Amino acid sequence: MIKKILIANRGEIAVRIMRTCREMNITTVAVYSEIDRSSMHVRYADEAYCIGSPVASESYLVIDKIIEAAKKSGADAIHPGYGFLSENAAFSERCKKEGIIFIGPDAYAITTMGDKITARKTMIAAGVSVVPGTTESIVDEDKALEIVKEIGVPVMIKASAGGGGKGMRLVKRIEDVIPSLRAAKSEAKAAFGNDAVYIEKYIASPHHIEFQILADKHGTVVHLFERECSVQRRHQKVIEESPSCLLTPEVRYKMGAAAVAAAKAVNYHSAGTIEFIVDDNLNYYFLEMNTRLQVEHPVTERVVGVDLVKEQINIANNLPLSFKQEDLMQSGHSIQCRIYAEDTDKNFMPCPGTIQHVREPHGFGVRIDGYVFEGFEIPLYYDPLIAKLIVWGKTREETISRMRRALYEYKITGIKTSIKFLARIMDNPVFISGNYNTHFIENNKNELFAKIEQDELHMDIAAMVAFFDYHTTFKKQEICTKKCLEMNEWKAYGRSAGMNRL
Ligand code: MV4
Repeated sequence: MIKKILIANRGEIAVRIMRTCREMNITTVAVYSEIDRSSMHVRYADEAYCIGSPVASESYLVIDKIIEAAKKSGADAIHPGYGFLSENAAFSERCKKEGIIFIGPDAYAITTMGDKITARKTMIAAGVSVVPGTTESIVDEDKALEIVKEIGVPVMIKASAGGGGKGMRLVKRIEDVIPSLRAAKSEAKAAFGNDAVYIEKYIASPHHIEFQILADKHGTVVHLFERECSVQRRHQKVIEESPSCLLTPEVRYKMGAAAVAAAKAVNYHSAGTIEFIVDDNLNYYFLEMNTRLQVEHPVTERVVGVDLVKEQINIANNLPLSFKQEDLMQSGHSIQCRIYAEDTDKNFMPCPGTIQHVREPHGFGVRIDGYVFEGFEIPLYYDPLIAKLIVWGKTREETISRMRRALYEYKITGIKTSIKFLARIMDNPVFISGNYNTHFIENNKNELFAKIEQDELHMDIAAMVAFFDYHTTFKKQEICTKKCLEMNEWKAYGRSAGMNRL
């Protein structure tokens, strides 16, 4: 049985995993970069090992350092969390080679689902519906043109090594297919070292609905129903909820069966998520499988009443699932809001800084998965997620009211956060109706983003120019490039706010 787990992650997910370990009397080991020395996960763990520089590629992403810390601590298992090495097949394989239990799937499942063309072929063979398109990498441009004429524009060109919105291109006209294909291949080569791309029919006004899966090592696979994740900005989920307002019981049943078939097709074990695209006629198509625990897993935990990390650890201990599919049901409704250290009214600019004061919401049906505290300095090196606010209610209406109340109570000073933006979503009639898709934020941006005063915007841009000038003179090029990128984003924001002379 697993006695000691090293959590190869940081922030809220590291603390969240350590909580379940503590409940199971499992000793916890933290790893941290120098800038995370006083971070919550380091304080919470029973042991902690410094693994180097704040730059993730020199610390949290270095397999050798994680393995070294696991050996030094005598950890018999590693939980990767999400992000970092959580979907790195080489890491899963290395753990196996070192005799350390990887709390997650085998390298085969990670590799198969990580290559989107292989994933599509595997799903077709398993009878899971995929978006109409190609199942081979596009090499012959004439053939590509034929295929597009057959399925019709618009189409999506996607990188096989991409995912999560990375390496995707929407093509609306036939005459754009070849140039877009060439551009997509060179971008994929540059980004992933693999220029394989495939084509899919574009599903207009899509819903992003995903099914949670749990699979043990004895062939049992169950789904824990769906999460509606259509409130997104640039492929970054903002709000997730369960159940989805779109699904009927029949479609829910069929999608659940498809999700289980998808996991079985890759001999999956541990927790995983099957992502579907769903159109307004409730046609659903397999998009991707995420072979990790996801940021939004708490809405499922709350509605189904299962601790997914506990189940992952039991599965890693070779235990059979303690429930069958017919034992599982959705009870009530849950919504998660992601709280980011970002200025949502200034193009979601990351706003690190020091937390002056935190007052978290509490009360019936409220859960916070977070890690910040007064005096904590939010580092620039990592994703600016501060906390997840997860709320439950008997009905969706009650859950929205409770979320509204919890966001009202949630006070964080010293940095800008997305709390006010989330509160505006809770007051938005389209969101409240439940009748929204992945275009929701874009389609409602006038109501969701505060009108920033023109002169205030001017002052901010003037300040940026001054800051940029300073960096041009005194700092290294990469900082200037970064500021320049931000500057371009600001200019784009300025133009979108009607400042055309920028
Ligand atoms: C699509 C699609 C429509 N048609 N594929 C987004 C990330 C990854 N999970 C796949 N994604 C999509 N793939 C086809 N054939 C719509 C999405 C999509 C999306 C696309 C653009 C902007 C935001 C989006 C949010 C969710 C899903």
